Amino acid sequence: MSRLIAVSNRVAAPKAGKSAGGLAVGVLSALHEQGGVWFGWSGRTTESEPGDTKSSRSGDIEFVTIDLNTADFDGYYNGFSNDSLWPLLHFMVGYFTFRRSQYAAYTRVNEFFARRLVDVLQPDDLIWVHDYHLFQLGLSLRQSGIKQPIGFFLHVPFPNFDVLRVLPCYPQILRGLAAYDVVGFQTERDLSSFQDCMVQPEIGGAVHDDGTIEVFGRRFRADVFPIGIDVAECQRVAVENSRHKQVERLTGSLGGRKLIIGVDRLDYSKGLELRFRGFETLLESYPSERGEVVYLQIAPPTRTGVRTYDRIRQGLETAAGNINGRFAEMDWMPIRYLNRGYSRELLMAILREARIGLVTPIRDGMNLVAKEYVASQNPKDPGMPVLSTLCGAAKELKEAVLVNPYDRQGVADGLQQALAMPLNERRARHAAMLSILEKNDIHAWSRRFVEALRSA
Ligand code: ADQ
Repeated sequence: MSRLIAVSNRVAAPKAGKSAGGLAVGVLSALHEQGGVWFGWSGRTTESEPGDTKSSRSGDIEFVTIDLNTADFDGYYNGFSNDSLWPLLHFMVGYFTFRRSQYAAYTRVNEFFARRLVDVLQPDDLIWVHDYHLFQLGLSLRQSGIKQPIGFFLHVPFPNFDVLRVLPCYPQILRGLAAYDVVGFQTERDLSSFQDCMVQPEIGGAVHDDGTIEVFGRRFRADVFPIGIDVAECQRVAVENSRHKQVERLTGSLGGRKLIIGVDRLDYSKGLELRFRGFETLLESYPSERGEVVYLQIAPPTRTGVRTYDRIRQGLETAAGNINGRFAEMDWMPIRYLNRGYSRELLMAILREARIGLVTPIRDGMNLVAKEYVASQNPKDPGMPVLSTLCGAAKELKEAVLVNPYDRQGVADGLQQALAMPLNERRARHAAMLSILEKNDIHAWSRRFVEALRSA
């Protein structure tokens, strides 16, 4: 059988006692099924020209990593990936900045990935590239003479043309994507935005009846592959850790109050400050909930030192302080805001304890936390997700309480509805959501994508 070569910005080799997050679980599941290589950045930068690839093995998976030049890394990752692409792909043009030098570094790093990857490849390998850091890797590989199937999966949303064309080099991004044989998106909406971009007069592509797109002298398949989770593993981990000392401390400290939980990377796309304000509106509009609920938000910092992210952090600290100052009692603090990460084991067990999973990104490709929350629940007495309509997960979790994250009163009403929901209704909604998660779990996701790639 041909090997699978997964490529992503970072490689997450499994560490003892640590479980992997979303992308990593998906990639590892695909690699376990047929063996292969995970190729990507080591996490190290060097002032000089980076040396050769380094390789390690775990079972039938080989991890191959490269270092990156410090200056190139800054332009490629902090610059173009995080300050140009990330905001644009999340429809947040207000955060968007662009510098030609950063785009040049992005192109150089994509070419460097290709040069190093070519040395690792065998003729019948299948190549699966992940996410927006590597839009142009496929094209660089083609230019190096690589002929075998190359697939690309975008974990984040794809914007419509009016947003995409804010990016001065958008035609090059589309040209880069056209070099792949299979391009996968999280939702139908992302796919149709992508198709619409390709058929713009200035791009000149066509979408054929079989769904393939013909453009830039190539014909390739673009399709929807919503990412799932390892449902069984989530449930097992949540149950196994329900007696964890920290979980018992948490439940003990609630004194019988209902727990509302949020778990996110600290990122502006996750809508955290609006979420805090939605919770504040719950306490304003429904005084009977005061003293009855505790909202625990776990949000470890990411991209520290980047100004925008430091500002979000300050904004959240201020909002949490305001709300607690306004409503707290001697024996009750409405918001507990924890600015740090926790192990996956502990997180799943904490999710299980929460009566509400509050997941209100203002834009999100999928959002795995929403799915993990549902999977981790006790089916006999399940909690309810209160979920943003603006994330991919809302397309599958239709039985969640759906809210628009910009509508404070709507979020408050959604919270109230979920808090008051009778057991029968919670059970029925939970069973419906769980069956969807089981049908399209992480293994089904990776298998479907690899099959599409194999038949490309
Ligand atoms: P992310 O933006 O990182 O992923 P998400 O889908 O929620 O968002 O995945 C985060 C993962 O990290 C989850 O597995 C979660 O349990 C874990 N995690 C979050 N906070 C944590 C914490 N405090 N401590 C430990 N673990 C934590 C991107 C896209 C998403 C898309 C995924 C997968 O932005 O839209 O769903 O990729 O495709």
